[in-house]
Amino acid sequence: MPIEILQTHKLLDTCEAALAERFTVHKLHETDDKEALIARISPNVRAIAGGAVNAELMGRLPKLEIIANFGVGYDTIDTAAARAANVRVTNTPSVLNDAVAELTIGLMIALARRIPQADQFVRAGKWPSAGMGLFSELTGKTVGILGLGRIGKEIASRAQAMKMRVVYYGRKRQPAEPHIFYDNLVDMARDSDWLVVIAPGGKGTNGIVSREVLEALGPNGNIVNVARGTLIDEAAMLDLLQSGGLGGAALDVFEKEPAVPEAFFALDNVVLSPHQGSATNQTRNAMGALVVANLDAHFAGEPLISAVV
Ligand code: 8YV
Repeated sequence: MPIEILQTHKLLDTCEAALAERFTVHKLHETDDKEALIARISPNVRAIAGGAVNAELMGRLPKLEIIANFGVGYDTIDTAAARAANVRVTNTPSVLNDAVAELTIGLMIALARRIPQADQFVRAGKWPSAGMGLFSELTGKTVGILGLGRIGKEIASRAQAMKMRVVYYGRKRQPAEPHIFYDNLVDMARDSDWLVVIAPGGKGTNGIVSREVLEALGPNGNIVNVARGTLIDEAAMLDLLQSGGLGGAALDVFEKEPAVPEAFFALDNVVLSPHQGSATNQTRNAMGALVVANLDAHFAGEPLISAVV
């Protein structure tokens, strides 16, 4: 009998094909009646591929052994409940570092040079009769990185290639890193021209970029978020962007995505992006392969490749 697994959302075709080769796959996102599907399959499901698994869902799957999360961030999985139920959890670290770091630098340049607006300007036929004005550049500026983890370090080296000075804030100083460490986020924001948010989501970081941090970054400061919307006080950020208390924002993630507060749409000092840090062919394929490899390892009784629980 093939092993039965539950898939929680759409995955890449390559990943779905690999899962279908190995398992009987039940697709939660494709059913109109999730309750009925869960009730029908609950006695047999041994694995979940995807994400967004709360304690209630885990509780309804008595044979669940492993959740293979598609993504490095696993803030939508109740890891305490998983631990208590003896359910393993894996994520997809490292393989997306470059893609997310590339988008970060792209967003920074897009915001600094108003690239989306420039494109609109040319398309609207305004160029022959007007100029767009002068903008700022990254060269020589200080970027404060909130979360110098695997992705943060890739962002740091790319920022250095842009001739920026890199400083960072995190839970602890990393002595092997050459950059200046701040143990106070407000202080770092005050001393930075750019604040890049790339720390994990979840309870520990909820609202960590408070109004006070944003005010410290100030009217000439820019914020970039490629982590989770929950890290920033979004209402305060919007208010400061509107009033000029904060220079600009380039945002790939939002508090209640895919819903984005419409007030952002009217702002010229904002670049918006639909949570696409890892959204390249090569990276999403590698993430999918890692989901499958973790499930293979688990059912072969081998050590998991990237376990978080
Ligand atoms: C998403 C991400 O997981 O890895 C993460 O934590 O935020 C992204 O890669 C991806 O968009 C799948 O939903």
